[in-house]
Amino acid sequence: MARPTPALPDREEILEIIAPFGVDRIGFAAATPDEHTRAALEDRIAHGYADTMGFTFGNPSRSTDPGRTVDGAVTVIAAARSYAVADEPAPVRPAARIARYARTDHYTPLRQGLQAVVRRLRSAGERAVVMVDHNGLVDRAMAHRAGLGWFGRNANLMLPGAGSMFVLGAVVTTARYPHDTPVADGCGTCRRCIDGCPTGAIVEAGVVDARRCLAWLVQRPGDFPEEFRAALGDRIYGCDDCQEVCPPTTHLSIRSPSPASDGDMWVDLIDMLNADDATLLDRYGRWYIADRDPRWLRRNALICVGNTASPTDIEARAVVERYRDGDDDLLAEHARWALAQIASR
Ligand code: B12
Ligand code: SF4
Ligand code: SF4
Repeated sequence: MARPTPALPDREEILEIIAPFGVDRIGFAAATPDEHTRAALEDRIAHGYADTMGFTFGNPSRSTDPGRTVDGAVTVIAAARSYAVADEPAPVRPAARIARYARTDHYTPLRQGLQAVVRRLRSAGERAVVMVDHNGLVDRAMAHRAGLGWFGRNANLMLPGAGSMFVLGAVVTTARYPHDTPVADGCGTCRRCIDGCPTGAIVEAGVVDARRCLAWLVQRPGDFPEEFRAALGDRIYGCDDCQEVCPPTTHLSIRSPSPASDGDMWVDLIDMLNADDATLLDRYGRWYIADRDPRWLRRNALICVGNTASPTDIEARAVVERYRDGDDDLLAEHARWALAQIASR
């Protein structure tokens, strides 16, 4: 005798499925095309704010239409996983900081949790696909629609009572659920993130010019623009400044960090500059590294040494001098800049 198809899981059952993966917030949105976000993507491209980024900008009509991922999609189930962790004390040797979202892998557990939801939906006869940090869907826009939070002026999705330190993902499905309503703006008259961005990258509320944003410049292949090298400070990957000045995020999130999301905050810069390609890809390969080329990590590391090493640090100067005299012209130029910075202190 054929077994009856299980009924659709309700919100509580989905939360039970996904909670072991560190996710305690979900919301439901209509899987209809998001014309507003498509227009926003096209507008960013037209203004040059998207720089050379592909990602969701590569095909705006696709990344704003969940129906392009799942035929007959009706619902997007959006989910958020906290990555809020407190800072660790800085080491003595020259070191660079990793932004909180990248200290450990938060995307895999989120993906696994959503995959468990997908299996359950499929058992109920529905089509369903996981989308996490995927070029085919603008995660924040879907999470906003699904009532998970409001758009902060720093462009991040702000979860009521918890701030913005969450990674986002979704399941696109043919299953039908009542849709949640978007959360009202909670920024009020605050504009600390706009004033606190070290490079002035938040050009208007909710709009980031990637050409100035350190989080993009560390990922972007090629020359690191000289005007932003000093502002990079000791960041090797990612930038948290516009979240660290944000009252809802710092008061609610970083001060009561999630114990599950602990990871390594510091990179030893001398080790990084001495490591071979295989070691660097083994350690940091889950980051976005253009063309999987560790050269961009070394470029960032040279700038960080320039910004942090003491002029009396012979070991740091020696490793930078090796790059200055090496056969990679781009790295040699960044090394010259770093040595000049060190000497100027
Ligand atoms: C490209 C990208 C980047 C780019 C560009 C960022 C950007 N602001 O667009 C760069 C490399 C700079 C970047 C940086 C970061 N990113 Co990023 N990034 C993405 C990616 C791949 C696509 C984003 C996208 O499509 N943007 C398009 C534009 C149009 O979207 P938007 O800026 O949100 O625009 C909306 C608002 O402007 C809003 N809006 C409209 N009118 C108004 C009016 C007002 C007043 C306001 C406030 C808003 C508003 O509507 C627009 C359309 O929806 C997503 C993953 C994904 N697949 O979605 C991750 C993603 C957005 N990034 C994420 C993270 C964690 C970061 C960083 C915090 C990482 C770090 N520490 O370095 C920084 C934050 C920088 C910042 N302030 O935004 C998370 C965000 C989580 C969250 N809670 O919001 C995502 C969702 C990844 C994930 N799956 O978790 N990122
Ligand atoms: S991530 Fe850093 S550089 Fe980019 S907008 Fe935020 S504060 Fe500015
Ligand atoms: S710093 Fe202020 S304006 Fe910016 S996102 Fe946070 S609450 Fe909103």
